[in-house]
Amino acid sequence: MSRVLTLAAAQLGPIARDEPRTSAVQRMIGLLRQAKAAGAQLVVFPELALTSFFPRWYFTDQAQIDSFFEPEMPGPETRPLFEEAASLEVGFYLGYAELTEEAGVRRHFNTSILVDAGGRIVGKYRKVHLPGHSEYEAWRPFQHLEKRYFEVGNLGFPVYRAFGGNLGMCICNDRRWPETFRVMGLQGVELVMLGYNTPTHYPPAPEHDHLQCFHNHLVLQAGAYQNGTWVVAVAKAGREEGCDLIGQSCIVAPTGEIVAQCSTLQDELILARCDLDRCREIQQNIFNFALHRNPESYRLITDTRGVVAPIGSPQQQHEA
Ligand code: CDT
Repeated sequence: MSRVLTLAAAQLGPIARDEPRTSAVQRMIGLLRQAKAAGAQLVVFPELALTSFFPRWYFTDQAQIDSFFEPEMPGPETRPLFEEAASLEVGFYLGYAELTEEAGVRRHFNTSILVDAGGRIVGKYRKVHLPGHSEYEAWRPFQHLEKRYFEVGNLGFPVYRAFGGNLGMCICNDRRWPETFRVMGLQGVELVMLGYNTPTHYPPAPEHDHLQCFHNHLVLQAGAYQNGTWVVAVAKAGREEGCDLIGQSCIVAPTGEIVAQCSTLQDELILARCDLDRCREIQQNIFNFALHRNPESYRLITDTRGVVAPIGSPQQQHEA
């Protein structure tokens, strides 16, 4: 039986701070319809796709912070997206800010869900690598307060059996970390879906601004090849509230080749026919994990968070 999945990346242009969720949802419904007409079975939307990228602003009022979060999914404003997807029989990945309550405690996560072609949530992921800082930093032209507004995800990197394959999710900064892809690779992942909001300007190291798009594709292509998996990465792009966000949403084959790529910084759809069986070309050969990995040599990966430098090295003297 064919395991070709027709996949769409639905890039979004900027979302203004005063743009209501209903408007963002209508834009996504338009992309869903376009995707269905082109034969897509699964559509991937960006990180925090319902609102402007709010971690760029410093807020202290919890009610104001919570106004960017979804206490239920679907809720009144997002239900039309679920209903349209179900009526079109198309699945989707959606990134949003999740407000939940666990054991009487309110919790905030940067979350993505996988919804099947019947409109049912069949997978959830909560962002593990939260970039940025937790307090106001006046020197920055804009803030990146993910560490303030979100908790570290507590679900690990699950891989779900869905759409005829093994599907995993991550979110934005996660893509820069090889551990993200490897943990899913070790579960036989065949498609990793992710959304991102990546500013062109990186205030701590502006000398790298011109490399933002290069680094984006570098990590996506490496993650795909090194784990023999399809990867789809979808931007919220363009000038959002004065902050430029990169585009270049793309679909990457298990060989590491980009097979489709957006060319605007607006709402834009791209598609690829992804043969999940092609993962075997890599997973059963050059990166046959069972045959070639040596986990006993990789213990530092889970034994330490930071660098354990050799005694006498500059880093070691710096730590001491
Ligand atoms: N959303 C997100 O994770 N963005 C980061 C920006 C760089 S770190 C401030 C990213 O890794 O793309």
